[in-house]
Amino acid sequence: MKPAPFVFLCISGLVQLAGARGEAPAGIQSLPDISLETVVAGLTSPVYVTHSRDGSRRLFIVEQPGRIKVLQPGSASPTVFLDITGKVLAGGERGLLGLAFHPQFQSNRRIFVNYTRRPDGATVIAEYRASDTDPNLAESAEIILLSIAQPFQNHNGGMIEFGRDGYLYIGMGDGGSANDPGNRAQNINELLGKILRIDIDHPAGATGYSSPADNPFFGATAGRDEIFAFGLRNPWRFSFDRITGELYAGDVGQGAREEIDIITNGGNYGWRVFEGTGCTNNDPGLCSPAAFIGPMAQYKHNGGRCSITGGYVYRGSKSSLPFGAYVYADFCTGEIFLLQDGTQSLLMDTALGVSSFGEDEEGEIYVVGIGGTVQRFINPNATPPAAFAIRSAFIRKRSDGVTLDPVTVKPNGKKFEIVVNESASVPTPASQGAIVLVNGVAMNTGYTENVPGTPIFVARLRRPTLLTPGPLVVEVVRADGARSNQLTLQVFPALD
Ligand SMILES: [Ca+2]
Repeated sequence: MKPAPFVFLCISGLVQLAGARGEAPAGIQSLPDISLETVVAGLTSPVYVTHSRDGSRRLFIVEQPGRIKVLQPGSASPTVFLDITGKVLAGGERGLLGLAFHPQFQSNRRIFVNYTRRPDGATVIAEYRASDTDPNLAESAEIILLSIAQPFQNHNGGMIEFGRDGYLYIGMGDGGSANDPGNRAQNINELLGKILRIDIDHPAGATGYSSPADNPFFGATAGRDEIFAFGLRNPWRFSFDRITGELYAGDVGQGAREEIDIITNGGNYGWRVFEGTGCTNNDPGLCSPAAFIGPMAQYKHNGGRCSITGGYVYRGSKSSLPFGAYVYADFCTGEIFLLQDGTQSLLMDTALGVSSFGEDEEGEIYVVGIGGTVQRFINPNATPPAAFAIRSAFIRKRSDGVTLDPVTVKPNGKKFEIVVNESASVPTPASQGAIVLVNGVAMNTGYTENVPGTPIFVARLRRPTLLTPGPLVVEVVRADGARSNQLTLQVFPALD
């Protein structure tokens, strides 16, 4: 979402993409079967598509002038769900930019939007509700949660989405112009140039939200309570990996580099000191890479590339894209890329201005073209991976390997690990890098092992896992997306 001059670089250790656009980079497997299928055309400047998490399988499309349209499954004719064009200042990087459905939308009908306000161009985060009587219409009543003044027209961020923690994450650009003239992204007393995180289920007094106590500058700590991470230039689109919960942000660069960041609590991603791994010379005395979190991937402004549109990690079951690949685009060239195991490759070169990606309820990924289209990735020749079987699981103490039997509540669950036995007599190669899920949450997968001749998976437990009594549903997902059956372990109250 930024017109400007541009390239493609890769940080050391990554395979360099081909210099010429449209060529499959050397050494990268080409994926000729993957194509785009049009779902809807004729939209007015669409900038986002998402779903409502309620099992209805509807798609919701955001049009920049201020409309949200709803598309029924199988239909190609969306209808208007919400129209706030009268409130929205649209054009360039402004407009209705973001939409998120409450995790419990099915029961509470709450939806959230991010738009640029008339007449002053401030960013507004506001709540609406779907109608009680017509699920395909939103009520007109608005509750404004947050408004943030914007000093310039560009770099408004725009993304909002709920994390697995139930909090609302908000992407804020640095306020605009060029080179962050107000040095706002590094200023922890400003909300610009940040990823914010707020709790919209627990309002604080007249404020329609509170800030989670584990935000880095919460409470007496200097800095705005709403900040989750900082040093961003314009995190136009971000997403959460459905399995790992990791937050991937595409941070739009200035004149040299586009970057993909894994956003963590309290992280400083370097802008305006760094643009990707390049020192900007805005503040040359601060150009120490160790002081900032670098991008997990970046590319230079070669061949007309100029503005990253952050995308999604594919976790669907149809193999329309490689399982676990992160898909993203350059807005200026229309190229769509994959990032897999640290390597970037060109998936396809399109004529689209890719304003966004989006997901449906099943995790299939869509491409939004600013010219008026929503398309989905398809791969008719793909063979979805077959399910496989796990037969038992147990929890043991990491220090001495003693099995926890029965499994009881443990305040420090990190001292324990889970062992899952595969039914096959030997592990398959696809089991390498498998992820153990407990109640749908990926455990510490860096510790997942697969010992030849001993078909087991071992994963460190994350801390909340053993905090309360109740069932633990255990499942393994292989690197190719194959899912196992589910086993259930029971956590019993602590014995004393
Ligand atoms: Ca504070």
